[in-house]
Amino acid sequence: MGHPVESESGAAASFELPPGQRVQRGWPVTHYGPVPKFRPERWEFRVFGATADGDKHCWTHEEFTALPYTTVVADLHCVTKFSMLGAEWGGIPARTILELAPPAPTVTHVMVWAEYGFSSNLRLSDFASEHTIFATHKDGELLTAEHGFPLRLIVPHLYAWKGPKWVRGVEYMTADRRGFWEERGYHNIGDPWKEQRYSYQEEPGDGPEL
Ligand SMILES: Nc1nc2c(c(=O)[nH]1)N[C@H]1C(S)=C(S)[C@@H](COP(=O)(O)O)O[C@H]1N2
Ligand SMILES: [Mo]
Repeated sequence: MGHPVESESGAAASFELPPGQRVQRGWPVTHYGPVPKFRPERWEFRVFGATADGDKHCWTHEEFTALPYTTVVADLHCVTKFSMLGAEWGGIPARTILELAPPAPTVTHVMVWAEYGFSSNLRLSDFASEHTIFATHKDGELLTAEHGFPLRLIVPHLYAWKGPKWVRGVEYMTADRRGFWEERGYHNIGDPWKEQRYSYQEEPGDGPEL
């Protein structure tokens, strides 16, 4: 009931809207702050923090976009109540990153970092979902600048703020820590099916003290 449906195409889309959501025509742009300019020569994707080997792992834009490409069909749910259903996201699965730069066994959470210090925290299990994808494309076309070019994270089963646009790296953490919106009133977990919108709805164990 209302949970992601699996199909052979790697679909994480549902045929129902989470509670309180509505479908909006088109694809609105929602974010805090300016749209960063992409400078390929300065761009790198970094995995750091509690890696298994203790090292930092870096990819240039060329290296990162050469990683195996897959697609996931998924819905996008903004906490401000608009949803976009059934988009096909193309890019590099989060699992690929976990394989190439494995976390230490003590890692429980990740912080996903984007341009200008934007961040969002995820449980390792949410990041490791087979549907979590670093997207370079939507419906076969490169992302536009305002939608996150060159790279954004899509976590289909959580509210969209859990997927930073203009993502630049991942920090492996051995304890939970709040990201940008999670420090500013949004729920630490953000499951749209449970309508976990705001931090005041959190129950003990849902997140670190505010
Ligand atoms: N870097 C960054 N990524 C972000 C945000 C942001 O403020 N900064 N906002 C999030 C929110 S709240 C939503 S709803 C989606 C919106 O994605 P869209 O503009 O492509 O629709 O981006 C998410 N990613
Ligand atoms: Mo949002």
